[in-house]
Amino acid sequence: MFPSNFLWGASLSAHQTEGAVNEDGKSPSVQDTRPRSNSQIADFTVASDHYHRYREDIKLLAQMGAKALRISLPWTRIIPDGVSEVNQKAVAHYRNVFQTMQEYQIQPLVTTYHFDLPQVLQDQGGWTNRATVDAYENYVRVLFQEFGDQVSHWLTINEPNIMLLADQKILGFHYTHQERYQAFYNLMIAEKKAFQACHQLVPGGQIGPVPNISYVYPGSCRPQDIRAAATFNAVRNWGYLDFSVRGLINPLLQAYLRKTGVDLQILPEDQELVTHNFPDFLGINYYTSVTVEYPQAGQDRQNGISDQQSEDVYEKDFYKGLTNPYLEKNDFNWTVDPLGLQTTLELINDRYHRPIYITENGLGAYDELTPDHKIHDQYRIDYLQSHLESIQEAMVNGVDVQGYLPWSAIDLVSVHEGMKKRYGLIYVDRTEEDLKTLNRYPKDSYYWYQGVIEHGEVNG
Ligand code: BGP
Repeated sequence: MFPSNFLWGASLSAHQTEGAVNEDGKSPSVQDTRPRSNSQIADFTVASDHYHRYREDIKLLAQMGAKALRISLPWTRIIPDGVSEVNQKAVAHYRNVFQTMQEYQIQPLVTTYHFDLPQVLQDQGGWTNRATVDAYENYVRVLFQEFGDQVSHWLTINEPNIMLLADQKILGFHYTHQERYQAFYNLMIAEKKAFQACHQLVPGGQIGPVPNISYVYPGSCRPQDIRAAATFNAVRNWGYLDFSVRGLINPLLQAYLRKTGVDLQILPEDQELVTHNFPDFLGINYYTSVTVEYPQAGQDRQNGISDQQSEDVYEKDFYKGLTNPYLEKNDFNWTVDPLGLQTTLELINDRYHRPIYITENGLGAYDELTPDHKIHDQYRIDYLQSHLESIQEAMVNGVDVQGYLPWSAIDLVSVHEGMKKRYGLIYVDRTEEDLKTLNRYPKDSYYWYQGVIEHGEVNG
């Protein structure tokens, strides 16, 4: 049994669901402008039309029994020029969204920023430019002031680790190595400023980071492979959480930065900020596990376009992803590893001793809408069920998991694969090219999850 106050919910992001990209004063974000590697991938102009249909979506989620919904706020709608003027139309819209959630007794968990930096800021260097940190601080202060009476639980920056490592896939451009780690540092400073501002401005407010964490396995017991995994764990996982929770740059990450010639620009006043502002909880996104080995001579491959999930990770002289022969893969080549979630949670608990919300977890799949508007997604139920069992085991072993908000509440435009890769508990009737009716249809997984929430048990 899960505790009766367990926060059952689901997750979304703004740019993947809202559409309405030219309405109510929104300016373009890097998601609106990024070149699509595959013209078959839907753009975000309409997405799932959630901007117009949020009431219907919230109602459906309430009928499922959801007690929480994670959404993100789009910086480009709230402060279209990135830095100054607050758009009152947008403020009014999101106040209505939160009011609707309140009517249905759904608690919002709000991500301040989910991959959608204002293009005007990107044009000035984006996260490599320290001025973006100041712009972000100004933006989150606006959020806390405008919505702090409606939203108590905040998440800072969605998956900064994956955003930087999978830059080409997510943002449409490559950082140089030096730029990537200056952006890392600036993002981490921005996050600390959000912790500070939330605690100053939101009465009783709680805030946490939201990285994508999955423990990296070594491909063998060969010492070089163990070291490759240790390095990639620092680069992909611990570097981010150590900064947030321990207020330091992880030593293995530091060694890696030294070896690769990175020279970080750090301001003298940062130390005070970094060591005095900490999260109240951790938001953790988990989909898959990663296995790496030390790249042997002759195994070199270009640092290609990688989504950083499963086996396509590679960095010359450090680590190389490989197929884990013990795990199955989904339709999109991501390994499925529920036990990996338990291990990851227990290691996070061991390192950081913080309450945890699972803020993303889910299965991207090709779903089929039957003529009578059903979606028989038993594969998604199997995925969610096995991961929930794993969470339950971790809780038995002392991990303080407070809630589960799988990805995604409704179908949305996948970052890497467009509309064909669906994650939702609720089907949205559109395809990559054809907007169709945009009607909503609950999937079998919706009804299964409804039962889980009702009984507080995975095996109902
Ligand atoms: C996470 C992102 C989400 C979501 C998910 C699935 O990295 O936070 O925005 O997209 O991954 O990824 P994809 O859509 O590429 O399958």
